[in-house]
Amino acid sequence: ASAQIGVTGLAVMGRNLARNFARNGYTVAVHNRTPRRTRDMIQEFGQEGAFVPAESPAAFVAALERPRRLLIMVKAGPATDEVIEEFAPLLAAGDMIIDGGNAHFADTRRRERALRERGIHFVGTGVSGGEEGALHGPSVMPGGSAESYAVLGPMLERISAHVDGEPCCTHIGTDGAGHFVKMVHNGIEYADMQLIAEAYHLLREVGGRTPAEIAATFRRWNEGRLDSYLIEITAEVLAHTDPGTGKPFVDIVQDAAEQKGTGRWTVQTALDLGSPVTAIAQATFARVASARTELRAAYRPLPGGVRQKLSPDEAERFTRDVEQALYASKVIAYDQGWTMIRDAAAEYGWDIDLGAVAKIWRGGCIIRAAFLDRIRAAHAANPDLVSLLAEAGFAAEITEAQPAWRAVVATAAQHGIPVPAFSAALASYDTLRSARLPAALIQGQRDFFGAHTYRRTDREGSFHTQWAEPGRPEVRTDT
Ligand code: 2AM
Repeated sequence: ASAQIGVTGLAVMGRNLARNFARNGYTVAVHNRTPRRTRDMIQEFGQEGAFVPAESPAAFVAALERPRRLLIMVKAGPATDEVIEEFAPLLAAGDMIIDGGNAHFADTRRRERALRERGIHFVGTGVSGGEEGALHGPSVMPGGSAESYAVLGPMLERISAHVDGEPCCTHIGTDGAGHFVKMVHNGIEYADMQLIAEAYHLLREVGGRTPAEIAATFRRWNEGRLDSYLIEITAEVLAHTDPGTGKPFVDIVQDAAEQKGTGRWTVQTALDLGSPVTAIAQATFARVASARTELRAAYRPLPGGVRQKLSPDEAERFTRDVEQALYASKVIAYDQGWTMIRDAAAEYGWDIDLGAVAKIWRGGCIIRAAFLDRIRAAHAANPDLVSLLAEAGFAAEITEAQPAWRAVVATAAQHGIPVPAFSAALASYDTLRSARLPAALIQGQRDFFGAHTYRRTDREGSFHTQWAEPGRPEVRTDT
């Protein structure tokens, strides 16, 4: 037994994580259901570090130092349960099974509970950054017990990305907290991508810019407060010309967005938690709608907005306004994600450091951005921060951006350019800042048809109006 960690499941993510551990000086046992894959990996990368290839589960487990640390990198779902059932009987009390796949946090909670009863730590761990991140330093979001983190944490921190010398890895919370936070990361990623896509669409259709010009604009924005991996790669994609046709790459790609489902999980879970993640939801629905070919064909003949050509000066100004709208919408989308994490922490009893979540997303993951350091700092300055908009710096930026943000959404509506995420973010802002909402009327409607009762602004208690009686008398229902 000489390996500090073992990795089973050697498809590209598992293989790259194993290589990352080995390159950081750890001895890594490697195993795969089909031994051929293990042999291929050792042949190709064996000289990168200390690997112990194992062809059987028994040999794999025997290669691990105790307490054993066994990282599973197989397809999320039934395969994970199968692999757990294969290895758990071979383990001893205090050993750790780490699931680095994209599991649903509810599955992680179930698995953690079942393994805890057998004395085994189950550490559901979010890993973001794709294949490159896995190899060179991902953002790592481990859940599970504090006890397991004490043993495992230093290793995960070492292989994670680092920003300002700090690892992009922290103990998120118990049981499924790591996979939950990874799910919300992906939800935020959907919103960020959609917002950037809407900005592109506006600059092209309203601003009259070419994809190459928009790429240049995004590169400029990437030097300011929007500096992020997603803006950077968007500029690359927009600047790319299809070699076969000489057309902009974006024009030869079918406009039906796909998804692997983490955005959908985020929205489904948000509804259960009562978290208003409207920008994330709109981003998810925008992908779904884009792929509805028949519906799009049915709507296609219908009239759109009025297109007006902007003068060069107007186009300049519009570009600046879109930057403001994009930034403001992004703040709202991220705030929605953090609200959801806070709600889940209360629901599931997780002690999540909301600033630390921002800190470990500064590097390694897809939404990595300078912006996340601002979120980290806001939470560090005020651990009880309820919303980013309650922080003076963000509040000032939104205040400044607000007129341009409204103008952009209004222009989009006039021109008939869909901006579901921009509009949802703005509506969320206006909803949450309104002194009075028409929710009072909704309560009246509910009381009218279903006697659902309402609360008054001027007195304690629950009330019902007897709508069918003459004079519509009010009765108190909670006494
Ligand atoms: P394989 O090479 O034997 O197919 C991604 O599919 C990775 O997960 C692969 O390494 C694959 O192993 C592994 N995997 C998928 N389903 C599995 C299962 N039910 N049991 C063990 N490994 C599995």
